[in-house]
Amino acid sequence: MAVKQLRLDRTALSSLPSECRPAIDPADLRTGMVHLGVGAFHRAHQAVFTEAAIAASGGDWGTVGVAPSSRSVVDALAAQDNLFSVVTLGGADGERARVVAALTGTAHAASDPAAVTALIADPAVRIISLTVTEKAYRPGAALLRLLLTGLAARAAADAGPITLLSCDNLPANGRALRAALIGELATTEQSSLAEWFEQQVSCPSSMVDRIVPASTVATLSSARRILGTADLAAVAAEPFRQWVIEDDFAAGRPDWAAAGATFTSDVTDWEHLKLRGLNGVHSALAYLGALAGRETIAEALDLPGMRSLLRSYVSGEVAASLAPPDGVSVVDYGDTVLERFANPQLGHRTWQVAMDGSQKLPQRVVSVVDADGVEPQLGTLILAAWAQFALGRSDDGGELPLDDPRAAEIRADPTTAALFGPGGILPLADPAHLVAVQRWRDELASHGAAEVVRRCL
Ligand code: CS2
Repeated sequence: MAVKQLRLDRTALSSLPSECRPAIDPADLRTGMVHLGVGAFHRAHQAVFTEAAIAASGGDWGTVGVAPSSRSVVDALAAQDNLFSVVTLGGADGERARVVAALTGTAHAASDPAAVTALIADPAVRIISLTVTEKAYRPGAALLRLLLTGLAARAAADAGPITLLSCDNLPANGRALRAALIGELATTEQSSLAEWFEQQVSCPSSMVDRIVPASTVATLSSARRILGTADLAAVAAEPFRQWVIEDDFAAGRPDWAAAGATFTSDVTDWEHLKLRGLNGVHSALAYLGALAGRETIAEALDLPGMRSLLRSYVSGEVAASLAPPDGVSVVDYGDTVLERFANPQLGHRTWQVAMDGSQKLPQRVVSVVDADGVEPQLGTLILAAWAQFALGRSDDGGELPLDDPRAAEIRADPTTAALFGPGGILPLADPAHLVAVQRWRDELASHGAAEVVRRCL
C-alpha cells in the first residue's frame, strides 16, 4: 500500500499529480543568485520566471532566498527542501497548483547576517535580486547596510562583477538602489569600495507585476487538496504575470525572455504606467474601500460608481501624466487592470494594499496630481481617502490599522496642511491641490466613502 506523504519535499515529487510537478529537477539546481526578501511575491513571480528560464535554456541560476526578519518562511522552506507551490486563482481552468523548483537554500538575515555576507561574497553568485518594499530604500535601512557589508566582502575576496536587480514598486528602482547604496557609502567614507562598486556592479531597473495576496489558511488547504500533500510555504497568485527588465547585467543572467519576460534598454515608461495605472488604482480601492467597510479589493471595486470613477481617473488624469510604452493604450491597460482586480478568488485585503501609504503614494498618485498638464480631480480624492484612512476609523466606526513607517508623525498631526503642505508627509507642488484634498476630506467625512463614490457615477 502506498504511504501518503505528509509534507512536500523532494521525496514527495514523484507522487504528485504530473501537472503539479516542477519544470526542472531540483537535484540539478546550482546557486547563481541570492534574493533579498523571499516573501510570497518573490516565490510567485521571479522564482516562477527563473524556473521556466532554466527549464528552457539551462544555467546555474538557482536562488538562495534571504528573509530579512521573519523566520517562519525560512523554517517552512528548509523543512521542504526549498520547494513550494504556487496556487493560481481564478484562471480559465479554475484553481491549479504547481510546485516550483527555483530555490537552493534560505538564510535568515536578522539572526545570521554573516551567512548573507558570505553568500554575497561567493563568486558563484552573480545576481542579487531584491523585493524588500519601498521603505527599505530609505537612508540607513538595515538591509542596505547588510548588502553593503556583503559587497565589501565580495570586493575584498575579488569575487567578480555582480548585478543588483531591484524588483520593488519604485520608479527607476535600479537607479534608486544605486543611489541609496552610494549614499550609504558616502556616510562610511569607504572610497575604495565606491570605486569597486562603479566598476563591478550594475543596477538595472525592472518592472514587476503579479497580484500576490498574503497566503492564508485557504491557500494552504488549496495546496494540500490539489497536491495531495501539505505545503506550508504555498503562495497564491492571479494567472497574469509580467516582468520588463533593463538588459544591463554585469555577469550574465538567466534566459528570462524564454520565460516570457521582456528586455528593454529603458523601463521608465513601463514603470510609470504600472505604478500609476495599476498600483495607484489599487491604492484608491484600498483606501476608499476600507473607509466604506469593504474587506477585499474585489468588493471595493463592486461599490456602485467605483468602476466608472477609476476608468475616468485612468483615462483622464493617469493618461495625461505619462507617455505609455510604444503600442500600449493607457485606457486598455486600465481596463485589463480592473478585470484583474475583479478576480473574486484572490481575496486580496484592502488593509494589505493600504499598508505603507507614505512610501507608496508619491510614485503612485502624487506623481499624477503634480504632473504637468494634469488637472487633478480624482487624484486628490485618492489622497484625501488615504488621509481619512489614517484617522483610523471606517465610515461605520470600525477600526482601521495605520501600518506605516511614518505612522507616529502622521498621527501626531493629520491635518491636510501637515500631511500635504511643504515639508509634509506627501508634499504637493501646488497649494491649490491642498484645497481640493481638504474639500474631498470634508465630503468623505460628511457623506462617507460609498456615497462620495456613488455620486461620481
Ligand atoms: C499592491 C501591489 O500591495 C500593494 O501595494 O498594489 O503589491 C500589487 O499587487 C502588485 O504590485 C501587482 O503587481
